[in-house]
Amino acid sequence: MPVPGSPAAVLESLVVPKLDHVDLVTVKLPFVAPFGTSVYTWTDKEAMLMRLESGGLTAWSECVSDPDPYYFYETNATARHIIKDFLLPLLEPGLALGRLEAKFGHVRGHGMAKATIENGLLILIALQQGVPLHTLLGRPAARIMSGLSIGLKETPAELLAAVERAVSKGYHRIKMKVKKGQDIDWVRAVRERFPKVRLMVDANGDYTLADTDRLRRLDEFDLMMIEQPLSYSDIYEHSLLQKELKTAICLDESIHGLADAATALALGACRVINIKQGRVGGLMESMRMARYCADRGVPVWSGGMDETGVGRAVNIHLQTAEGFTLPGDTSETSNYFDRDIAEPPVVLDAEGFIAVPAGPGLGVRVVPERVLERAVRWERLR
Ligand code: OSB
Ligand code: MG
Repeated sequence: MPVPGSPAAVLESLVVPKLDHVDLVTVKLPFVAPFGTSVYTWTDKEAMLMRLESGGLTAWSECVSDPDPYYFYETNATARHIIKDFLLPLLEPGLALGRLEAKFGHVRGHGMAKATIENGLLILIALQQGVPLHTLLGRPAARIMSGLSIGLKETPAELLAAVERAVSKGYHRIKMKVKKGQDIDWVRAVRERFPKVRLMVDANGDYTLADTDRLRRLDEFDLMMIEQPLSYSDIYEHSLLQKELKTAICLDESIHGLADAATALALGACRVINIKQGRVGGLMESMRMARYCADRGVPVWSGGMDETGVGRAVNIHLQTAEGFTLPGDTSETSNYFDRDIAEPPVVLDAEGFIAVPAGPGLGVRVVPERVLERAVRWERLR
């Protein structure tokens, strides 16, 4: 819903450009190493990209879903279905993005599908205006904080080596994945070796309230937060758990938009929110959430979905917004890929910061030959 005076208000009044072509291009990029979580281990990124062509300009956006529903209910196949059969038909040139969002609201859920189109349109409009995406978002150029998400490892030695590498690169905070049984001792090992590092854990919903005593043992390690300890669909039980823990809870999977964030904060279910722009339906809802949290003194950070350079750039531009006071899951491209489809790659500067790309739109160039090389599906929708 358009909210006057909100940080998304200016974006809501922008209009859908005339589109000459719309394509969905799925690319498969091998990871440099498997990425393990309590729910699944991924060995590659199968990313569905949207290509919008308008008056000689080309904008790319990325659907952050995976081919599987192990992190989130949406998949590349459901997103393709929703985009093609329900969302894309709602686009009319000249329609205000606020109105488009309201129309998208008739489709329940499927925020990742919605975000793919909305972000693509915003990137296209930024290109047409010749400005970087962050300028369209009303934010000045900046450099953003970096953060690394370290997957589950086979041995504590491997984990310590990964943390060591991250610390020496200058990452501003380190997140380690945990699961029931691979938690207390592993966190202790990291803490003993790196007493000062800004550290947090992410359980991807592996625990239940019956594990409260176990989770309380994490309090001694001075963690910044525990991300999504309980079920992906729960908010209420997190409010019970938060009362039992000193460590802040951060919600990821449970938060699908501003309304969920408001519920979670009202219940005291968390003290920090992970905003994944795709999971909450796009950049406009992300901006509203960041403002809502900032107004209440609740820190937010940008999650990631091990995106290609396209989605990674979107997350970077978003983090120039007010409220992103904590380092997010924004790491160097080389953490996931040897060769990405976009140039230049994301790198940390000497102080561990990431520069926001300066050119029009995303400010990164999608390399056609790399896309062709990695494409497993290419479909023209318009
Ligand atoms: O829970 O934050 C998560 C990756 C895929 C799915 C879920 C999550 C993650 C990450 C890594 O933790 C985020 C990234 O580095 O982009
Ligand atoms: Mg998470």
